[in-house]
Amino acid sequence: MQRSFSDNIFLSVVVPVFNEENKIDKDLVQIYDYFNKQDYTFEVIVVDDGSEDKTCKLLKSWEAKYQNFKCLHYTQNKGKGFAVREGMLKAKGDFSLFIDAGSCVPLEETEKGISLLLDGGDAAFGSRASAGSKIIQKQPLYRRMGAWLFALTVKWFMGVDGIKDTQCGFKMFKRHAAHQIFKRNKTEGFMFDIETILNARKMGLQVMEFPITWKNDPDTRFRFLSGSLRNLRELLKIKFRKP
Ligand SMILES: Nc1nc2c(ncn2[C@@H]2O[C@H](COP(=O)(O)OP(=O)(O)OP(=O)(O)O)[C@@H](O)[C@H]2O)c(=O)[nH]1
Ligand SMILES: [Mg+2]
Repeated sequence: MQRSFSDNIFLSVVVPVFNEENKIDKDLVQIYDYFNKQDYTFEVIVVDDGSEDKTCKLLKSWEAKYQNFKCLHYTQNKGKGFAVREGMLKAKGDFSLFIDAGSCVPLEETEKGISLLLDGGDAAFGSRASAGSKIIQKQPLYRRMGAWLFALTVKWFMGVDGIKDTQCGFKMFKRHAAHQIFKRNKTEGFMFDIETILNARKMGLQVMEFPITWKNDPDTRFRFLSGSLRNLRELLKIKFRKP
C-alpha cells in the first residue's frame, strides 16, 4: 500500500532508559531531528525506572522543552520489560515504536515498519537476521554464542518459531495490538520480548519482521551472569504460567 499525507499517522516513540546519562541527550536530539522532518505527527515517551545517574534530571529539561515529550518516572528499578509495558500502555499513537537508547538502528528504518503496518500487519519487528539486514558492528563473540544458544532455547523449549530475531530493540505495533499484548505481559525483565510474541500469537495477531541496519552498542545494562539467571527464571515463568 502506498503511503500518503492523508494517512495522517500519529506515532508514539517509546524509549526505556536506565542510567543512560551519556546517551539520552544525543538520542533525543536524533529523534526530534528525524521525526520533525516526517509527514506524520509524533509523541516521545521515555520511561525511567530508578536511574541513579543524571538521566532523570536531563529528562526534566526535555519535558520543559517539548509538549509532545513525556517522561514516566518510577523510583524503583524493575527492568526493560516493565518500562516498555508502561510506555506502550500510555502511548496514544495509532502506531507505537519502541527503541533502545544508543542509536543502534537508524530511525529511517521506522518507515519500513510503518509500511508493513499499513499493509495489514499488527506488529512489525526490526530483525538483524532477516535477508537484507546489515550489521555494521557485531556483538563480541561470547554474546553471539550466547545469542545462538538463546535462539535454540527459544525455538525448542519456548516453542517460538518463525521469528528470526526475537530480541531486537526496534519493534512497532498498531495501537490495538500494543494494548492487547502489553496489558497481558507480566515479564518485567529482558524476556518480555518472548512473552510479547507468544501473547501476539495467542490473540491471532499478525507479526512481521523487516531487515534493519544495526550497529552494536557495547555499553549495556545486561549483566551476563545475573542477567542470564534472571532470563532463565523469566522464561520458566512464561512457559509454566497458567493461562
Ligand atoms: N527503564 C529501564 N530501561 C532499561 C532497563 N534495562 C535496560 N533498559 C533500557 O533498555 C534498552 C536496552 O538495554 P541494553 O542494556 O542495551 O540491553 P540490550 O540492548 O538488550 O543488550 P545488549 O545487546 O547488551 O546491548 C536501553 O535503552 C536501556 O537503557 C531497566 O531496568 N529499566
Ligand atoms: Mg543495547
